[in-house]
Amino acid sequence: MVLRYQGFLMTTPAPSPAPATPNAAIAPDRIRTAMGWMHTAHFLTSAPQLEHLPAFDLPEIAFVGRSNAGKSTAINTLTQQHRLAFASKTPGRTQHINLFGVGKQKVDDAVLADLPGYGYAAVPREAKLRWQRVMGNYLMTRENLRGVVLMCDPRHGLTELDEILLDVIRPRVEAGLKFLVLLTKSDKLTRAEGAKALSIVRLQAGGGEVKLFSALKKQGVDEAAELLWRWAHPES
Ligand SMILES: Nc1nc2c(ncn2[C@@H]2O[C@H](COP(=O)(O)OP(=O)(O)OP(=O)(O)O)[C@@H](O)[C@H]2O)c(=O)[nH]1
Ligand SMILES: [Mg+2]
Repeated sequence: MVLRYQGFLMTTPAPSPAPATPNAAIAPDRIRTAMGWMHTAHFLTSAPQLEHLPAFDLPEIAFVGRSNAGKSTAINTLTQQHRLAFASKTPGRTQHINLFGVGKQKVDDAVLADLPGYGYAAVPREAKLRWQRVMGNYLMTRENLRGVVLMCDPRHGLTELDEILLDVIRPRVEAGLKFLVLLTKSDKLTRAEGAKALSIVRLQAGGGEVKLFSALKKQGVDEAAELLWRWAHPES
């Protein structure tokens, strides 16, 4: 069951940023391996809809979430590249499904997918419906989909469209699809706000992984990279 917590941080005063904390739990060599792997990311292809995406026989990890949540920025941060995915202040910037190959020694062993954001009010109705079709089709039928990273700005909370997305992927998560919620732009939260957002969304995610993430302060980057590496290499 998905509970609402929309706006739970809306009334808090202007925050002082939560500092990035080093992650003591993950061995440094695992982080090095994951970050080195991520850094190999390179553009593969871009398509306006699922039918135009090539089928790959590699585990694919999709970044989804509201427009402006920080999906493209997170991909750039995780891959330590400035302009791999196109990030912008203007919501609705990513309009295609963009695929990036990842793998050492020039052999791809996984794919990252940057998906168009949803929920931007100024988008015409027809474009919103198109998004729903593209996302729904992708999330339900993409055969090589191994994991989904839901990017959520905790200042806005999970929106109705996030909840629809959670409903859409729930059967696949129950069947083994990996799932991570990244609470983005955590540099805009105080430590207390960050802790509160984490505990609420952990409840909502039903025990699934939830992490604070800041591209600006590099918070949560090592942990997220290491988790995605494990998703793509379950045998290791
Ligand atoms: N302060 C702060 N700003 C961020 C962070 N991540 C992203 N942003 C900003 O948020 C805005 C949107 O980032 P994008 O990465 O383009 O967001 P998106 O989810 O890809 O957006 P769409 O492509 O429209 O779906 C940009 O102005 C980014 O600089 C972060 O960790 N901290
Ligand atoms: Mg984007």
